[in-house]
Amino acid sequence: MKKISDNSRRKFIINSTLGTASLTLGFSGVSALFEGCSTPTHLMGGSFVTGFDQQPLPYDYTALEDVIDAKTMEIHYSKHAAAYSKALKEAVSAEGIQSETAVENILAKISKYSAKMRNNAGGHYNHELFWKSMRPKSVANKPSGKLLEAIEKQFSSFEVFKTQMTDAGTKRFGSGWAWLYIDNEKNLKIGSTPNQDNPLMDLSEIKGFPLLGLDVWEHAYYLKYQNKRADYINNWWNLVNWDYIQKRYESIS
Ligand code: MN3
Repeated sequence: MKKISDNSRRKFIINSTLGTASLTLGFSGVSALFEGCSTPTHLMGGSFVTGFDQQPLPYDYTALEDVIDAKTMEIHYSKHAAAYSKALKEAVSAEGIQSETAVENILAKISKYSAKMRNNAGGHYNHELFWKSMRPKSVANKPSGKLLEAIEKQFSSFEVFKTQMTDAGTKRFGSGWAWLYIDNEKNLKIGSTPNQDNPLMDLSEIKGFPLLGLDVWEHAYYLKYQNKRADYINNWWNLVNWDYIQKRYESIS
C-alpha cells in the first residue's frame, strides 16, 4: 500500500473529487475520508465508495427472473431506489453537505442529521450494494478462498451461515435488512436492521462494514411471493454474486 503523509493526504482529499480520490488513493485514501468518524477507518474498503447518484443496474430487469420477476425489479430499481437517491440529494442540499462527500461518511455521522437523511442515505447505500450483490441464478453458488475460510471458521459451515442469515431476514419484524458484516474486531457477523438502517450508521445496534445485504421489505418480493418471505430468501441465495462479496471482504481483510 502506498504511504502518503497525513497532511498531504488530507490536502489531496479536500482538493479532489470523490471519484479521483478513490481511484488514485485506494484504501488508504478512502480511509482518510472517514477520519474522525465513529466508524473505524480501517473498515472502509478501497473503491467501494458510494456517491449520491444511482448507478446503472448491472443486468436487465428480466435477468433474475427465476427468482425475482422483472416487474418487481423494474419498480424496485426505477421507483423505490430512484426515490431514495433523489430524496438523499434533497437532504444533502438542505443540510449544506458538499456534493463530493461519500455516502459512507454521512452514514458514519447519521445521528447528526435529519430523519430524511437517515432514511434516504441508508436507502440509497443499501440498494446500490444490493444490486451489485446479485447476478443471474447459478447452481452450486457459494463463496471460495479467504471469505469461505472465514465463514467456515466463524459459523462452522457455509450451510450454517446461510441458515443464520436466512433466520435474521425471516425474523426481522416489518421492513428492513439482513446483513453479513465485519465488526470492529474484524469478525464476520450476521445481524439485521429496521427500515433503511445499516451497520455503517453510528446509531445502529450492529456496527461494522457491510459485505452482503438482503432486502426484506415487502416491495422486494411481494408480487411473486406475497406473504412468503422465507421462500423469497431461500431462492435469493441462488442470486448472490460471491465474486463481488469476496472483493469487498478482501479489500478490508
Ligand atoms: Mn428495497
